[in-house]
Amino acid sequence: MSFNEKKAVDVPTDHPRYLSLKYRHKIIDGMHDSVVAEAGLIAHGRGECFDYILGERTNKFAEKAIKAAVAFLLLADHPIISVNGNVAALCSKELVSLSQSINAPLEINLFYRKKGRIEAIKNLLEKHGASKILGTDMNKMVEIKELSSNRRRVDPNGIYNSDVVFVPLEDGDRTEALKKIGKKIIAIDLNPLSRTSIWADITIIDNIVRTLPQMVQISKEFKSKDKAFLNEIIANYDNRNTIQEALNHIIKYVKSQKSKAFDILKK
Ligand code: PTJ
Repeated sequence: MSFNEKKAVDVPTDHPRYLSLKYRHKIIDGMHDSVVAEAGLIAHGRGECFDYILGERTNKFAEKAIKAAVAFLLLADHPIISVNGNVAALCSKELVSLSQSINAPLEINLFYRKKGRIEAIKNLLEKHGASKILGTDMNKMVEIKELSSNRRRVDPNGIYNSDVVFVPLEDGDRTEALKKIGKKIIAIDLNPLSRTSIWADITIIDNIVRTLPQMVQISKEFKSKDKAFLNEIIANYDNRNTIQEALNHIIKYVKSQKSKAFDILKK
């Protein structure tokens, strides 16, 4: 019996951690359906930890990065959205909406190439309306020599040929390698100190479950704007500031939580 047929828990909607539990269970269900790698559960937990110390909200620095990211994708000649197991399990519907809105294909690119995963992710994306999904035929893949992990095998009509690659949450080595071969990278990562965050051109330090719906909404708004408008947003964007502001925010937030905790402990 699969996990989907027999859920371990039914989370009540008034539970104080309802949203967090809801997304945890999407990841767990995704693992049972072969969408998520086992290690994806650990990656999600790491993300939760950073989300906690960011205040579990989309902060100003992330809002700015989201706008710059959408502008960048709309200005790109060959934008591409890279999809892994965690993103597919959490946000398939939004990935498909974004792909359609900015006219960028989806390419499945996995770190853990367990049998059946690509098909499971493809089916999930198709269920949400995706029509053209790249990265599914291993016989047609080409290799990025600068990269040794499984992610080196990419679609010649997708990541390989792209100028801007959107990588919602992942491991750091690929961002570095893609930068070395001249790609521009947009990343979503809750950890402002990860290699992905540091190497990306635009780092959205936020939870993908909050970021992707906002990107869809902003892309609909920005689509009708002229190039000068989009270029100005990018010209006013500085990724070093984003990292700096995120770290300052974490320090401030943890201090404020410490005061609150000690007020309770004093009683
Ligand atoms: O599906 P695969 O085989 O391609 O594998 C995907 C994972 C995520 C398992 C793989 O890329 C991996 O191991 O990634 P890492 O090295 O654990 O990095 C994941 C990063 O994403 C960490 O910096 C986390 O903090 C961050 N993260 C986790 N969940 C979220 C997140 N960032 C934004 N939103 C999240 N929900």
